[in-house]
Amino acid sequence: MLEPHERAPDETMASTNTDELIAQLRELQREGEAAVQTAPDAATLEALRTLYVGRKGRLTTVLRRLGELSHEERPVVGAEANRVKEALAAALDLRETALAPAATADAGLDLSLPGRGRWTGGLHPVTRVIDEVCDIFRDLGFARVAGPEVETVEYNFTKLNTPLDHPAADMHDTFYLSDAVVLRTHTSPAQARVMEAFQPPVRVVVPGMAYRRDPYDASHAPAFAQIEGLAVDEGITFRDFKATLSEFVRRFFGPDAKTRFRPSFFPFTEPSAEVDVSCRLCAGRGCSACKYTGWMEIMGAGMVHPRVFAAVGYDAERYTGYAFGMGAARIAMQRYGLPDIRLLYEGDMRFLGQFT
Ligand code: 2NL
Repeated sequence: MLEPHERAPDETMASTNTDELIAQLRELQREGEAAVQTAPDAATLEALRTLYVGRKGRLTTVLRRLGELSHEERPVVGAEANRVKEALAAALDLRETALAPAATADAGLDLSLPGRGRWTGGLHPVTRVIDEVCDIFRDLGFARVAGPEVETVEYNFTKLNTPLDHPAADMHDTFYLSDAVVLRTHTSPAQARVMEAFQPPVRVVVPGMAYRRDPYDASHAPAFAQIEGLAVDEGITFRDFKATLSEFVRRFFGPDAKTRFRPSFFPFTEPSAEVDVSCRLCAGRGCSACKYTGWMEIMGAGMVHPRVFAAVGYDAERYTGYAFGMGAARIAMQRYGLPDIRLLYEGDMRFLGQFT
């Protein structure tokens, strides 16, 4: 009995083997492609690659039987085997590409996501206004100082010539912590402390939070940032007061900004004034922002009342001076064209993120 490869070519047997092998190869391709196309992950795919086209895989097993064929028939089956091998290799590669993004997603990476922006911090618009205002006054000779937010009734009202039956001192308009202690209603008590600690000349700006029992609406907040200023020396006049504040307005709002002083009343100044700036939006022509007046109110001010000097131990015959106070958020609203003060006190990053 001859071994198969020693057998003489036999037409019938050979063609039987050829047909069988070609049928096997086609079945291998069909089965392999089906398995590859539904492979759920890369590991399964690799196993299939080994199983079908690997060195000891099923395709190799079929190829080993090429020896059973005649020299004429070998190339026919060989060519078919190559075709199947290439078809399977192509199917494997295609599936590998299809599975690739899922594989990186498994590793916690999704390369198709848009990049993350760098988080850039910025100063709050109210802080910016405070810094800008204080910088301008620094150039004009004013030091920046701070004082306590919890104050005595004595410093918050009495020393500022505000009697306790004044409406501002009413229980209903002030946060009392006890009969004698309040959340300061303005930063003025800090200036009173400065005057008690230093003899004139004194020039200070005092930014800080102040508290009033106000409604929380588009133009009021019960906790608000204030900036006050005070200048005291021998010979300070109403002209110094007007000139200094007009210069501040030009530096803060622009060289063509006009300043208007309207008579007013505060218990701690005499005479007192409201200070207006020509509307930045309509240049004084009148628009909805300035309620068609052409002017926007920016601060209250006046010459320091002699009784305030007396209360802090200054010689009111020798010294004169001026003082002013403004709401930092109100100024920020005008500077940035904001319709509602609450935008500045609610920490919404959709709004604040625009200030970087
Ligand atoms: C306003 C008005 C003002 C003052 C504050 C002051 C302080 C001392 C003495 C005298 Cl120690 N005056 N401050 C004067 C006038 C007005 O503020 O509308 N603030 C938001």
